[in-house]
Amino acid sequence: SLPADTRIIFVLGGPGSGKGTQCERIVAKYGYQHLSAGDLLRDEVKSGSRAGKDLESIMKEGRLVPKEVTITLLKNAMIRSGKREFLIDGFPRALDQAHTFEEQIRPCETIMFFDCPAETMEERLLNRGKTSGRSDDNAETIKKRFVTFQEMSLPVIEHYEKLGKVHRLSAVPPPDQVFAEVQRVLDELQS
Ligand code: UP5
Ligand code: MG
Repeated sequence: SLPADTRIIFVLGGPGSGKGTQCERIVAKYGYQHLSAGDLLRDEVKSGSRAGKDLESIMKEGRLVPKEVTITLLKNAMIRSGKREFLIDGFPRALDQAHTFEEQIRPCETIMFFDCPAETMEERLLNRGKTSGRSDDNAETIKKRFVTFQEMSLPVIEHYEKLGKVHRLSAVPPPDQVFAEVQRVLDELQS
């Protein structure tokens, strides 16, 4: 199981808002362990397992995989890492996922929410889709991902806003500028 002083930050934001990009920078400067739920799911698909086939078709439709799957993948990766400070990227994506994760693992300390208009996210994803090889980076799936985000994931942000845990950052400026804001949040947390 996990050390008692484990610290968790949820990194949230719409599809293509820049969660992965910012997490990479945070790891380089602060040394958190970065775990992207989507990356863990895509690894599972690549493994060629039977379960992977089902996951792939759910992701292709822009829907959410069962929370038991993501929570198990995240928990195993957390334990395997041996680390104590985590960036959980792209999870939780629905309220019940947040509740179950926090019951089974532990409450998150902070949420970083990358706020970005849909037009900007769409442009980024279509552009990335030219080279990413991701089966969900196409116009049709992107629309579905946005609907899922609006309906299922925004309530997660609202929930944590009521608890005063959300740092809302604009994801629109260039990555360096976004990261400057990210650093302000993290430096404040550490002090
Ligand atoms: N880019 C980044 N920042 C930029 C900036 N400031 N200015 C200009 N360009 C910027 O960035 C996306 C693109 O934008 C890149 O080309 C980047 O260079 C550029 P990235 O950092 O990759 O954004 P990110 O928010 O990480 O986008 P991602 O596509 O990973 O977000 P999603 O949330 O859609 O994808 P994820 O991998 O988390 O999930 C995929 C699917 O898995 C989901 O749709 C769902 O089906 C499933 N899933 C679950 O079911 N449950 C989970 O818990 C997690 C995933
Ligand atoms: Mg990502």
